[in-house]
Amino acid sequence: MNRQEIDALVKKMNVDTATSPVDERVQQIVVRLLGDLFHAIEELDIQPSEVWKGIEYFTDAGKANELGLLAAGLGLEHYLDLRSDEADAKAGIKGGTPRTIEGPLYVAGAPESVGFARMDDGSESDKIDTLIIEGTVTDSEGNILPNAKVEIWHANGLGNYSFFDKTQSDFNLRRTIFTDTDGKYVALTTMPVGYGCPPEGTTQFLLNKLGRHGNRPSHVHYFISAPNYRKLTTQFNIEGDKYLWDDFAFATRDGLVATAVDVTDAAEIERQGLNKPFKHITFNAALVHEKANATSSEVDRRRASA
Ligand code: MBD
Ligand code: FE
Repeated sequence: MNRQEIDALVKKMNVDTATSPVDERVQQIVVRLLGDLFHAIEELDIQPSEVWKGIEYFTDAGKANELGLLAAGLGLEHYLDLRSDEADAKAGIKGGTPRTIEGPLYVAGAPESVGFARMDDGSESDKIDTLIIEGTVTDSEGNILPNAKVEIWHANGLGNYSFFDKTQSDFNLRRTIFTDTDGKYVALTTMPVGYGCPPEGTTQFLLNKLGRHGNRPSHVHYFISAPNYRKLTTQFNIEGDKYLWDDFAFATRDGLVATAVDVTDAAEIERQGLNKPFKHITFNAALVHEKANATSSEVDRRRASA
């Protein structure tokens, strides 16, 4: 079939058949995507068995709750970031800390505190390095923002995230810290290890077909928000990890690379109330003012909560 015949067929089947009120936006998107799919089937001569393999793939990926992971791995989530950057530029929004993907592993409802939180439950203290993260939240002109909401989440020493990994305690390595009167937050935690897709999972299955790995560098996620400022979704990725610039989810960006500095000075270790050398990361963040003509900085997506 040629393109016009395909487009006419899609319209005949999914537009002309409407007998009750239509969601115009959904109709527009479905007609377009279905048409594009039919065109691809035609041009690539995709066989019926191949179409069913695709449908079965989505069935399996959905059952495994891996579709969010797939969106990250195929670069769809990073592409949306690039579009948001473009939309910001068009709306005259500039400055501030760069955004990068949320990923599929946020959980709402983490314990809240002001200024400081210990994030780990102590179960890995004798196995992995202690990490202290500190930073200041400002506006894009450098004015400090007290009481900004800093939501932080990261993986354990095996690259796994609590809630999704049922061997971890509730909210391990997940906290919400409100900045203090100086705009500062401090997190006492453990060094994250980079995530790898489940080797037998649906995402890795497809990545294998593409000859791709499914690994991320060591990183820490943030949502940072304050009234009248645009919500920032970001992460830092840690210098020295072999996947730093080879992230399967494409989240590493200039301005979001952090250096973990080894602290071995006995007086400093004692000052922190610790009993062994630790690593230290500074991650400051700048929020941009909300703007009337801008697209929303809140992304509406289904998230776990506990
Ligand atoms: C992660 O930890 C992550 O951040 C992303 C984007 C995908 C999978 C696991
Ligand atoms: Fe992550």
